[in-house]
Amino acid sequence: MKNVMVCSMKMFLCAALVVSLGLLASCDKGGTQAGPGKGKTLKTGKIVVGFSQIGSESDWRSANTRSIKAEAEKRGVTLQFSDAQQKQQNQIAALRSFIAQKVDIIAFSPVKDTGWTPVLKEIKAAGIPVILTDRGVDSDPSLYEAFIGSDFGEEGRRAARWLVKNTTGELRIAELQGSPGASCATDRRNGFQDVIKDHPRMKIILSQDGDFQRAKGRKVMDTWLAGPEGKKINCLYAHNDDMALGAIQAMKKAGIKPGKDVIIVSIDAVKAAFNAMIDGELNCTVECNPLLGPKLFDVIEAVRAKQAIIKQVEALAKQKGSVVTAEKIQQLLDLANGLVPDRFEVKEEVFDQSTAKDVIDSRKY
Ligand code: GYE
Repeated sequence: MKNVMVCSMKMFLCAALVVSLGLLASCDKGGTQAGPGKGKTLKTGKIVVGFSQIGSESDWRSANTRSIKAEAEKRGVTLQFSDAQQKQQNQIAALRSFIAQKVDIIAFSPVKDTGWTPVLKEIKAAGIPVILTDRGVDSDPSLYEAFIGSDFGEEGRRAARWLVKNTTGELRIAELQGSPGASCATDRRNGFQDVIKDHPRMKIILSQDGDFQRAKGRKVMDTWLAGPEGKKINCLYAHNDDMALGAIQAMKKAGIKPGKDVIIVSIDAVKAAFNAMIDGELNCTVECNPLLGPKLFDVIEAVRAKQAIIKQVEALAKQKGSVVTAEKIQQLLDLANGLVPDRFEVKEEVFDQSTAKDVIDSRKY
């Protein structure tokens, strides 16, 4: 919130400066208007945003989609929404179709973190700004404007810290990982390990991916419980609530009491997780906020303002006999570039059974 407010203030100052410089420059030239910025104001206007969503694998994802669609509607932005059904090749095809449609801005939530550089370069060559939401990529940051999302490593650390604080004795942990190659799965795994490595009583004895899906979480737990190692588990760390909820069903079927025989921590803090905590079947959920719509469109406005300013400043710089110094021009460009910070993170909390009942009605997803 603070970031965006600072951003709007900067945007305002920048706009004011450019407008006055523009006037100054045109007076200087006997009233002729500046080149490409001719008569343009800095308001965003009607724009088209292409958004490539991963799929609908979890309650988190559905809430994220709702948030983005609702905010686009609220702001009168035309949203080209594309669902990749969890496949990177579908996302890449959607991004290319956004280029072909000449949308104004592209935003997407990358299903995995590798393999994006070629298409990001194509988008850049087409002059379309890109904003990443939710998950990160391993491409050069110059290929996108900003990342909006959570600190997934910290989420993993929070899950582990809750266990450190709220359990005693030996923990034989099963880990249900998110989708392979997804930045959130890697970071949640590493963050969790960072903390437990200093606690020899805590060991991961089983670890497998459940693709962030309830049905897959259940299936993996079913298989584990049928084997000798699975019978030793007394703790489950799931990279999202949906997989934990699936695993809870498998445990109940096997006659194990989730939340008691097996301590369970997961990530997201969706409503269903609160119900499971109230029922005593889930012990803790670490919040990961999917309501990214408002922030995404704030950042889109900042990017648009930055583009408009740069265009005007560049036009100003090209004018012959301009009274504006090169130093001033550079200052303005720096100011415009500073309008869009590289990273926007959301504030998140940790919830457990002690507060679930009091908090559930205020949850928005
Ligand atoms: O935790 C999970 C979803 O990328 C942060 O993806 C997101 C994760 C979220 O399917 O539930």
